[in-house]
Amino acid sequence: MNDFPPFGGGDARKVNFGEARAAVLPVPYEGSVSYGGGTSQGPRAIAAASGQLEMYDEELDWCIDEAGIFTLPPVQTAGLTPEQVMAAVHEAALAPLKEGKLLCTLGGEHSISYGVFTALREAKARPFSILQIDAHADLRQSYQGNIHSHACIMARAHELGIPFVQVGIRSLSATEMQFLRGQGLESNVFWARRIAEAGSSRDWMDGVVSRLTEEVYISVDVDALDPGIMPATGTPEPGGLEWYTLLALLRRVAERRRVVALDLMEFAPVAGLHAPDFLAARLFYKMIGYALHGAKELE
Ligand SMILES: [Mn+2]
Repeated sequence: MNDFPPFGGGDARKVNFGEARAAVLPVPYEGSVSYGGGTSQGPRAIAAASGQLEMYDEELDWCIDEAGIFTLPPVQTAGLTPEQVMAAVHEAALAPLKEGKLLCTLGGEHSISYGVFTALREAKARPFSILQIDAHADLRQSYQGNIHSHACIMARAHELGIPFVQVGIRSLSATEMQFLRGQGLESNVFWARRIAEAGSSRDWMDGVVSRLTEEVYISVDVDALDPGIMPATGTPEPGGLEWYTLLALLRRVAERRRVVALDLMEFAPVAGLHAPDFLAARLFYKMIGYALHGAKELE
């Protein structure tokens, strides 16, 4: 039985799959967590919190559920190998992508983005690039013997030949740094430290946009945010992005590029602490809202 709470809760406009513009795909999977666990509880906690939030977005002056948000059944991952999990995510992602839905994947650990990347390649004739917003570079070739570890997702994207831009990075190994330099990818990294130094100047965001192709997949690891506002994640790092900085970036990208799919990963709810659940749910609303409201209608 699927008792997963629909994203948006009971008050959201009821839509069937056909009329929905956004399809939410919950993937409650954690198979390669390195430190704090709990990401398998992330999708349910975010979906439950989403029902407590206003649908009306004052920034966009728009009710986000007007787009029609349909929640797909969660991907079942119990007993599967990492390769089988990727195949299951691929399978679940393919139909909504082929039908032109904005696929919005709710993790779960970051490794599962791989299944969506491969599905997106199969579903779309046009190339796309990835905007990864994360504290970590995730460029290890493998981690703890697993190529489908959360620490390797961007190495897998690179193998697939998908160009990417990284924002909010502040933790990586010397080997990952060598990889970035060796591949000439360093200029595609927007370090959290530099973003902090830029203060209220948002000129750097134009550099992010200019490095993205016309069609963009946005992958957000919640640990990109500062742990002061987002402590509910397995591997927090100090010095993260601020709320309005992240929103401004997401909005600018959505205004100037076409967002074809997005995900929100690595949320691990903390019992008794519900502010991060609400933050994650609001962030997911904002990502969907920016992507679907349309650049032309924005100021
Ligand atoms: Mn991360």
